[in-house]
Formats: sequence, C-alpha cells, structure tokens
Amino acid sequence: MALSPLADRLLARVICPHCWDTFAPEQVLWVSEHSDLLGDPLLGPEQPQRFLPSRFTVEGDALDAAGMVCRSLACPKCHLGVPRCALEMETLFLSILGAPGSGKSYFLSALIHELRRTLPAQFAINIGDVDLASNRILNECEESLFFNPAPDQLVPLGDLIPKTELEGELYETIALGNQTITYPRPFLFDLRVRPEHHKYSADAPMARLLCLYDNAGEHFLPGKDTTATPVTRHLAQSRALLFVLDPTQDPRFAAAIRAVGGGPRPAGKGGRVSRQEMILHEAAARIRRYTGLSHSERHPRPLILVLTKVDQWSGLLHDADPSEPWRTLSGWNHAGLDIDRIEQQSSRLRQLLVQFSPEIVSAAEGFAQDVFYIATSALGEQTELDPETGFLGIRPQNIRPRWAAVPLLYALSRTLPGLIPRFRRKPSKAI
Ligand SMILES: Nc1nc2c(ncn2[C@@H]2O[C@H](COP(=O)(O)OP(=O)(O)O)[C@@H](O)[C@H]2O)c(=O)[nH]1
Ligand SMILES: [Mg+2]
Ligand SMILES: [Zn+2]
Repeated sequence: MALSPLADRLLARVICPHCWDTFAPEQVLWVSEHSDLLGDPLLGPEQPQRFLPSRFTVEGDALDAAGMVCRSLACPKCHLGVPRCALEMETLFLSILGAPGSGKSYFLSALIHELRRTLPAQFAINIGDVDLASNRILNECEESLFFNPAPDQLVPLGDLIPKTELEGELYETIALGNQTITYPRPFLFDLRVRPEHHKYSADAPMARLLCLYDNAGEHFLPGKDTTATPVTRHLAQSRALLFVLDPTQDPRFAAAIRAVGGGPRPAGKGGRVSRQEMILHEAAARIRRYTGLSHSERHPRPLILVLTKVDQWSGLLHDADPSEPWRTLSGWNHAGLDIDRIEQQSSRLRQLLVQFSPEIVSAAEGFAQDVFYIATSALGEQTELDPETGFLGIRPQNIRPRWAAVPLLYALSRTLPGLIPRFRRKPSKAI
C-alpha cells in the first residue's frame, strides 16, 4: 500500500495513541465511508469496516470497496482511529498520574486552558485540538471552569467537574477474540511553531502531537492495570511523568497548614485521604516492568511532582510572587522559561515535603534521576465558604489558575529544549 502523495512526509514508525502498538505508516488501515460497509471484528457490527486499501484518489485518499473517498485512518492492531497527523509528526506522550481526589482532572483542565492562552501568545507555538470529538470531554471540563454559563454563582468546588469514572466515555473497548480490552481515551493536541519562533523553518516546521490521558486515580492502585484493562501502559511511552500530589491529603502537612492559619477546608465531594506515595511506588513498579528497567537503575526521564491546591497552603510556600515564570528575552520574539525561579520554588517545596511527607520524596527520588517540584492551583485564591453548606466553593468568574501550565512547559523544555527555551537570570542567557 502507498499513501502515495504524502509518502515523503511520513514518519518511519508510528505509535498508536490508544494501544501504544508501533506500526509502519504503510500498515495503517482506512475507515470505510459507504454506509453499507459496516461491521468490524474488533469494534462491533455498528462500526464502519477497516481495510487496507489498493485504490487511491489523486490526492492520496483511499477508496473503499464501494468506491467512496475515505478520510479517516485506524490502527492496524486495535482498529481505533488514528489522526492523519500522527503519521507525519512525532507523538509526545506525557502521563499525568496521582491518587484519587488529588486534583488531576482539575489540573488537566486548567493546564489545557492555560496552554491555549500562553503557547501562542508567549512562546510562538500554535496549539489545536486534533479531533474535537475525542477531546470533547476535556473541553467540556475546561468550559465548566472557564466559560461557565453562570459565572457569578457560587459553585461547590467538587461540583465543577464530575469525578473521573473507572469506565464510560473516557474509555474505549475493543474485542480481541474472546477478550475485551479497555483503553483510556487519548486527548490529542498538535503543537506547531509559528513563523516568529526561533526554530521556525518553512521546509520542516517543528511540530509535535501532544498526547495526554485523564486516568481515574484508582487505576494506579495495585491490580487495576491488567491485560484486559491496560489503562496505564502509556507510562512506558511517556517522555516525562507528572505526578499530581495533593499535600492537603497528608495529615502532617494539613496540620502545618492550619498552624499558619490556612486551609484545608472542606471542599465537599472529592476530598479523601490516601497514602499517595503508594501510588508512586506502584507506578514506578509498572514502569520498571514495561520498560525493563532494573531495580538498581533509576528512570532517566524527568519526574515532576505537581503539588496541587496551593491556594489552600500558600502560607507555607513563602513565595509571595504569583507572577508567571517566563519572560521575553532581548533579541527574541518570544518568551523563555525562568529556570532559576522554577528551581528555587522546587527546592522550597522539596524542603517542605522532606519535613512533612518524607516518604514521597524518597519514593520519587528513589525511582527517577531527575525530580522536580512545582506548586499549582487550578482555581486560584478566590475560593469562598458557602454559608449554607459550610463547603468551599468558587464563582467561576473568579477562577485564576496559578502556574497550571508550568509543569508541562517545564517538561517540554526538558524533553524538547528547542521548542521552549530556558534561561538563567545571571548571566541572562538562553540555554
Ligand atoms: N482548593 C482547591 N481545590 C481543588 C483544586 N483542584 C481540585 N480541587 C478539589 O479537589 C477535588 C478533586 O479534584 P479532581 O481533579 O476531581 O481529582 P482527581 O480524582 O485526581 O481527578 C475537586 O472536587 C475539588 O474540590 C484547586 O486547585 N484548589
Ligand atoms: Mg479525575
Ligand atoms: Zn492501536
């Protein structure tokens, strides 16, 4: 098979964002368009047939058995849809993991919102939804936080975004023989540098397909990732791990917050206590298993501990400066990350964790070579106690995420330094 006119721009190998199988672009299947061509052995009788084409239009689109022009592609192993751009640009997998209730879904929604705002304006990178249908759930969460139809009404914090379920819309199920397999639905964004970016070249513009997942925290508990539910296998593909840690769930940390006159206050649904380092140990064990990393070796890719809900414990942080850690460098048309500022905060957070939750630092640093700590809030400081319920709420118009994009920008700057430049204050230079 040939994807003829596109062939010179294709990657040598493609990684499926659903089942993480690797295949050559010429093995990709096409999805039939004609309404009679229904029935797929893996996806069921209602789904259009997948096929390996032999006939193409001059534009390079396949023709199905009924002669209709096809537009969509599918993975040869799992038959789930693969966007066409996945054949042309490398996929950058980033895994977000953490205990139930640690704030992953809120963080992910704030992160995407902040990326849409800052990547084009500050870093000369365009970000777009690859497939609105598959990103829909995440976009709805983003809308509920940032484009809420009742922006001035006090909403209990736990009601802004529904709890991530273990099954349902966030997952896709296929039947492989007698076995059903459930995969987490990927959220896919394309990142492309704009002409004013210092790495821009008209012939081969730098671009990546960013692939994220929103797992339920329970998936990271022992025994929850099986052959039938390989829901966290993306960990092995991930170029950087973002471990979402809610310090307010640790009773020792919570006592320290109260001692300086801060939260944590009841947030209604969603607040619960768990031993968060167990999740990290379990994730580490899975990554060792999937990647063949021995127990004496440490994982070579960055591990970023994203400390959430800083609005509740900013009193411990001693960082009164909420401004964003980037700035446009002289002679450049876009910003770079202020690495000194991020590292300073990271050391402070590490100190706090060593003092109040030392197990998490041991778990993180025992597993990965390169561990960073970043404090974020998906919501910002303007939460209010609802006098009727006694629960903490926020008016959507007052939501101001704090540093929500920084963990991902930092991860990008570590894995693709050309894309997001980094600078040090003295001497002020890009690195
Ligand atoms: N104060 C505060 N609470 C938050 C923040 N993010 C999440 N929460 C609360 O934490 C609960 C759990 O968050 P969620 O993202 O659903 O956790 P997940 O289970 O890890 O996906 C939510 O219902 C909110 O009440 C934040 O930035 N600040
Ligand atoms: Mg969730
Ligand atoms: Zn696949």
